Amino acid sequence: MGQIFSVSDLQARVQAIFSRAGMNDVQSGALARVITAGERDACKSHGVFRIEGALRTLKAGKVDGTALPALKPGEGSAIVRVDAAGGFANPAFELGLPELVARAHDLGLAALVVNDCTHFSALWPEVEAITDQGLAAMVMCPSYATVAPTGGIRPLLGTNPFAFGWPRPGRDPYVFDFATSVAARGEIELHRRAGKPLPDGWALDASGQPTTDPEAALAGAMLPFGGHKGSAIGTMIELLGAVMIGDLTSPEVLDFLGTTTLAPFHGELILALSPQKFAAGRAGDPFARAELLFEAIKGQGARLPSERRFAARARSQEVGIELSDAEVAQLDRFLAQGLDAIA
Ligand code: NDP
Ligand code: PYC
Repeated sequence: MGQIFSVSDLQARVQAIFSRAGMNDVQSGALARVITAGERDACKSHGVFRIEGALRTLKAGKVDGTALPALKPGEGSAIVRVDAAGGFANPAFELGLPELVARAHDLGLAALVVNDCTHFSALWPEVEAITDQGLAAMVMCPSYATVAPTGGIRPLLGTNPFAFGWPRPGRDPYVFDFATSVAARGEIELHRRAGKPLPDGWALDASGQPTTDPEAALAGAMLPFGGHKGSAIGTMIELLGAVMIGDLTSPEVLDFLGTTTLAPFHGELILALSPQKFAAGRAGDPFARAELLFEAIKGQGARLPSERRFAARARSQEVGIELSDAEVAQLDRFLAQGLDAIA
């Protein structure tokens, strides 16, 4: 059966849950926006499913629900830095975005570094906030050690998401966003809850043997996507999105938290690039040339990444977002009981 919510009603309900748990408006608002966007775009692994983990992290005292992120001084540099002050990454991103965009338009490229944040969300909302401003974007962050490097059997790298976006004037942007593990950890948890086996090639058990059992996978190690290639990209994200920005790597995050049941605490790197500035003085309009590439991809019958998501978004905006009875009951419980609802 389930229940249908408008996007704005669901967002208000999610924000009320976080407010009831003691979070300020800056934190609860940003979290409600990103979680509702996940449900709206049919990205279940980063939708309402994530509320429980955020509340658990709050209850464990590992994130500050009243934090006020602060923009660090550094006038004129290509690096914009926001101290998340121990709060969630999303409000810190929202704070740094206007300065990032202004500097990327001015300098051709700029980076937003978010330090000391708890991060659990999909990256595409941040990518789209940048492509909406006519800029290309790359976003990455570590996670906690849950992925074995290719050739190894023990968790070391994170599921380390990487996202890219290219603006398409007058159309939805080109965006991809994925874990550098075969699948996001959230997908393994969703398989566990549904009692479904994992596809082959996703994970190893604690003794290093391939497994399709979600429980054994959660206790063992996930695998990088694309073998040694995903393993190297995951490592790059540890270097750029953790070491280079002076924040925790995935193994350090796991040491700090001691568990993967709480949302990870680390930093995030966001790059914004101006196609016009990079193409200046060269033949051809970069946006028009990009369209030729997209048309050629689609001309072969392939779809562009995010097309499924944009179609889901259009559907949700028209007919609303359907949540299952179990999901609605959980939201009601969180709203009624606040942090007491968390074991
Ligand atoms: P998926 O493998 O589900 O999808 C990744 C991307 O590939 C999407 O952009 C998707 O577009 C696109 N895609 C899928 N199938 C096709 C296809 N046939 N043709 C073209 N494009 C396609 O992603 P993951 O499970 O790896 O990651 C899911 C989410 O988890 C991401 O948003 C990621 O940011 C998040 N995550 C967050 C982490 C964190 O620490 N914060 C850690 C790990 C993951 P579409 O959406 O339209 O299907
Ligand atoms: O799904 O892998 C994941 C994940 C880790 C942290 C947030 N999402």
